[in-house]
Amino acid sequence: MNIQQIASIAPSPRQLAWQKMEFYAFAHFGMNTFTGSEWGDGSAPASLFAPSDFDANQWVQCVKSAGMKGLILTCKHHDGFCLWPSQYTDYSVKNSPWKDGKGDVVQEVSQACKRHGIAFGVYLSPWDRHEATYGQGEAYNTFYKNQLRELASNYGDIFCFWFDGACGEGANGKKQVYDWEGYYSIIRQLQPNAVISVCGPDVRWCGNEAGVCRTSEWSVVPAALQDAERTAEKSQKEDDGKFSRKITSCDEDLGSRKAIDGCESLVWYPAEVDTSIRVGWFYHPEQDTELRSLEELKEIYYNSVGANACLLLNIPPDTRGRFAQPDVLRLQELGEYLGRTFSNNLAIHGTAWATDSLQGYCPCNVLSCEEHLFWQPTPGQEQAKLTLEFPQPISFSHVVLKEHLPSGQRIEAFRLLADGKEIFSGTVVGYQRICRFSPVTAQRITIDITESRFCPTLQQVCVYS
Ligand code: FUL
Repeated sequence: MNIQQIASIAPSPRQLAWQKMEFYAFAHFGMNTFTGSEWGDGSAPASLFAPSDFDANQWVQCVKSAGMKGLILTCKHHDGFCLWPSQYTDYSVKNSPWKDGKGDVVQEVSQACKRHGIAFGVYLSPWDRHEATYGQGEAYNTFYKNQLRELASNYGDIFCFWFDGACGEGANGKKQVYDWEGYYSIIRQLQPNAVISVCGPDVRWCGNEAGVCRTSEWSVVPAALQDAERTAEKSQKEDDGKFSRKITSCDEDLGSRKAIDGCESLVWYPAEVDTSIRVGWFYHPEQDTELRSLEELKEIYYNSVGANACLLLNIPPDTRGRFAQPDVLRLQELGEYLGRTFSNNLAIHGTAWATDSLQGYCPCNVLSCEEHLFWQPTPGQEQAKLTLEFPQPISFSHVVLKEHLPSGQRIEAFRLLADGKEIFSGTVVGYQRICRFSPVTAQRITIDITESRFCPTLQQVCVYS
């Protein structure tokens, strides 16, 4: 592939819609909440599932207060306990004391999301330590697909199916070969707008659970990475050794020219950062004092949402079936910080000019939030400068750059200049790069794109104090 072809690889409409979600919640809730574990073995009786004061609205209001746009629920974790009354197993809420077995957590959460304009997503662990057919090949795949169909049919629009590659069966454990393609086709048929994440073709795991993506997070990467999680050592599918040994989702460089040199097949496969607000994924009261600080959460946000990835932040509901008070307060603080920092875009008071512009792609387009308007220089021009000029000096500490993703991801290196003086240098931009620095006062801000693929684009530039 030549550089023009590589520069033109673009997201699918569902990937683009997902990217704009930016920041959304994970809620790990289930049997583990009541047994105090992280990985249940599927033997805890359904009678233990007994939230005392369940309130899905409270979850969703907290999610909203942090500025998040979606929520993914662990409808079934590795222990196999289902938060909805699945007709394919008895191991579910229907045999719990909660609401006399008439409750449905998936329904309540999905409806609360809908009520508050929050997108709803599904986590359904392929690894199931309770189900007797697990390890029997087709029998389990049929069971799993039936569960997928229930979730995809009965709970409205789902923005994401999050497939986990984890499996701790060990050498002598049960071996189940998952029918991934069969799972995907059910989702494509029943929820065509949903992305399939991690062990799926649409969204890539960033490679760690620490809350950071790479300094240079490319969305265009070798196609083999789409199989990396499902063929990883921990997963059950035999690794045929063709690609997963050469490149893994944990490698530091997945997308630079050097990394993709000679690669025959490249795809748009953007990164998601997943991490928990607490030490564990599930709620444990002894961790009430070990929450991530506001400062840590800010760093995580800048190193994901501000660095060409989406952020999936886990907040585990407690045994009442509510977000615990420390988490509620922390989410609120984060939401207030983000609201304060990114509410007043100073760029709209400026004018824009560039060293070179293709006709119809005026520099002033970067001042508008219309997504179809963007600036680009003449095709083939890999370097270019765009300057914002203000009637008076302004003070600012954040500049947000966005590329026009339907054109591809192109910027490889850039500098920011304030009245001609360098204040920041960075590498990739992609969906969004949030540049942070000590406050400066200046009348001109120049984005000096020093390296790009074929020619750069900028869809929007925002400036915040
Ligand atoms: C992992 C699981 O094993 C954890 O329990 C958690 O659900 C995390 C998001 O994914 O693979």
